[in-house]
Amino acid sequence: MTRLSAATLSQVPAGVTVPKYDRSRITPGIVHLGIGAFHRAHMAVYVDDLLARHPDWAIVGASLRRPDTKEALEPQDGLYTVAVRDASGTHPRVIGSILRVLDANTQREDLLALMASPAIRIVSLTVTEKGYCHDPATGELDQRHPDIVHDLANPAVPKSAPGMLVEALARRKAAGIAPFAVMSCDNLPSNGATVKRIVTRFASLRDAALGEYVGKVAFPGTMVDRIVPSTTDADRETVAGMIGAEDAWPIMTEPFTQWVIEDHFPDGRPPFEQAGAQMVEDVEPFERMKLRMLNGSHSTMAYLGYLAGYEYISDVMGDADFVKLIHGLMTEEAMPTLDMPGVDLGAYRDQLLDRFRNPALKHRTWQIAMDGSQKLPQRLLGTIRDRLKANQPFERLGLGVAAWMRYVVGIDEKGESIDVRDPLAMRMMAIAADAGDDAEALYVGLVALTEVFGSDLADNQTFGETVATHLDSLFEVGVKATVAEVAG
Ligand code: CS2
Repeated sequence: MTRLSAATLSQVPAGVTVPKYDRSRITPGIVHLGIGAFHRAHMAVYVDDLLARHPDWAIVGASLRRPDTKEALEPQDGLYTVAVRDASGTHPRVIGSILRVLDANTQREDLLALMASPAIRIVSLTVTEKGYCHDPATGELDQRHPDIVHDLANPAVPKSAPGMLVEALARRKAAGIAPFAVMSCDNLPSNGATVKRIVTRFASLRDAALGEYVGKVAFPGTMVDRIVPSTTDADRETVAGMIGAEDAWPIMTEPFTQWVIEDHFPDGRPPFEQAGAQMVEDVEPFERMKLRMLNGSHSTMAYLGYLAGYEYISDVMGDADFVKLIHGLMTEEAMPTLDMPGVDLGAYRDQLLDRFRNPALKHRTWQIAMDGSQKLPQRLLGTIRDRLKANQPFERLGLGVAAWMRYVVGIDEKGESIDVRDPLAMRMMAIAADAGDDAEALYVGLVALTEVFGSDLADNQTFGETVATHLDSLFEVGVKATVAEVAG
């Protein structure tokens, strides 16, 4: 079978949407760090919609860790398929907005030179929570992070995202070129302000004047939303059958997509609103809503669902007790902490439940369970803090936290080992080993991870009682019985 590429694009069957612009005419205006599946299902699609009329905003992607996306997309001239799936079927579309992909490890200088060039006016990022080398509980740069230590000692050959951004900005400063806007598209709370704080701190550790300069750079915040399960070999086969060519790395996703962007781009931007993005003055309420409602539910379903033997989120949604639990988590515990004038939160919740039910979207609980130590603070713990402040119960959120604690022990209810992926996995396994089968000791050990819980929650008695009680129940009566009990 032929491979998808510029040369074979014209052979794609008529029913498949392909780029409606001349790809030889488009030029890069955006560098995107972290060219994973999410970016290719989200921002790259919005940009693809705009390139016919705004050809100088194409994307050059960069992979900071593994060169797999580069290796897959290079023979395809950057082309790949986004397959939208729901009960009505699979709808493929070929995306052309990514001109090329650079591997930061082997092409670092090319990447920095491009980032420092005047054509690039936006550097966007999806490097996941852990890619910012920060302390998730406080949102501050983790100065002891090995990559940060490395980058401060070797600023011209950075490895980390903050190091790359600051080196490129330093070169622009030296050359008298206006800075690019830095746009984080990761699920961090107040991602614009948070990333600005981290990056500015890193810059000022390099030198004070650079810190001041970076402090004036625009870091527009965003709320990004589209569910993107990992692609499987079966997906590759399905897509090849539909587009009549082999695509080494198609993306499978849902019909829903949302992008809310803080309109702060002093050096210009593509008209993202023409592709359906919402440009707003303050994105924070949207981010909080999405993190607490969607991601908070996701993480809770991921830990409990995995432990209950459910492989996919849609399987979890087939269990009435789980649905009740998640409905209650959103309605009773998360929604009262949100202030969203003009947004119907009940309708938002119902739409989320429908999205979670999508039977065609094979979204693994294990995938969402990854990196919990980096995700919990903004997904569950912030909501819990607000509930504590208001003297309100948070049983379901507390169960979500307990389920994470149960999960990171690394052994499921059948005694099988769990592949726990998390930057703190080694430390958490040691804590679990020390605790043995003592749930209280496990709670005490894990809550002492202040980069996750802060010292306020570690010392909070109500928090401790709620979470430890649920944790005990998870061990004593098991996940399904505990979920049924807490769901009410
Ligand atoms: C998920 C998110 O893997 C995860 O942690 O909760 O990737 C989620 O699918 C997206 O944020 C949806 O926009």
